[in-house]
Amino acid sequence: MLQNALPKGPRRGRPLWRDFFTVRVRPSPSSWGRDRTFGKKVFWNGDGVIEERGENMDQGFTIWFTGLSCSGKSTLSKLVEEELRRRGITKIEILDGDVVRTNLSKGLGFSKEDRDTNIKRIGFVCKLLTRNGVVAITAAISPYREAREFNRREIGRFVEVYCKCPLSVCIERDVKGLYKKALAGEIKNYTGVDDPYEEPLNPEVIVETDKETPEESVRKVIRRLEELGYLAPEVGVYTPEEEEKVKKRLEGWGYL
Ligand code: ADX
Repeated sequence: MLQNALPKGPRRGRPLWRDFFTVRVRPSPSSWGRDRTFGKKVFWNGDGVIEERGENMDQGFTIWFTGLSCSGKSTLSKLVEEELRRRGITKIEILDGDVVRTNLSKGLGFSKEDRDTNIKRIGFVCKLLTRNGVVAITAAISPYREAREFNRREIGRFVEVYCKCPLSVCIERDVKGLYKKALAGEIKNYTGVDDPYEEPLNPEVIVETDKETPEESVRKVIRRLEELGYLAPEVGVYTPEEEEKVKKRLEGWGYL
């Protein structure tokens, strides 16, 4: 492994390309990105550019899952949390729609007004968490574009993940048996049945949960977080072509 070949501690003299790679093996965002040679924060942004970064990695952010009921939001939120913890992030909170509705939004129903109130409350909590260095992950249907965009503006560090899944597949899954009831007319205003779901127009990530494995979807999310600079990339995640790009770039700078 590359990192095993690296010298320990600071090194004097002309930097080698290996010095830049070392930043990618740091497991936690707080310790991430101190380049040994320069003591600068650097970041490989996935486009062949290694750039100096500010404090991006040390702050929180919000991952906002949205999609129909049974589209995979809760499952993926937990798997993404696991992966983030594996990478050394310890401050993570999941705000799951079903859970939030038993406390923070207890008593709210499923009218447009109540849903918007629910989503804005969740957004408010995410804003507080995000600005205090926590990674907030939400898993609520959040069917209305306007409310999601409101939260995006409020929170700033906002990554929208659209769990795209055909209604027919969600109905087949019907984990809680609520689609069955909605289709039988026993529940009114059920999202996708007789209530709207407005697809995101420009989400940061689209996962197609009827076509991908959960692991593939998680990888997409993680990859995007890396691209956006919220998460330190790991060694071994780059294709040989990407590695080649880094080398070329460093050659261009005279480091190789
Ligand atoms: S949201 O629209 O306000 O974002 P939220 O994610 O909190 O919805 O809650 C959705 C969950 O509430 C569903 O997973 C389902 O278990 C339950 N539920 C009960 N009634 C409805 C309904 N009419 N429409 C959608 N979900 C409902």
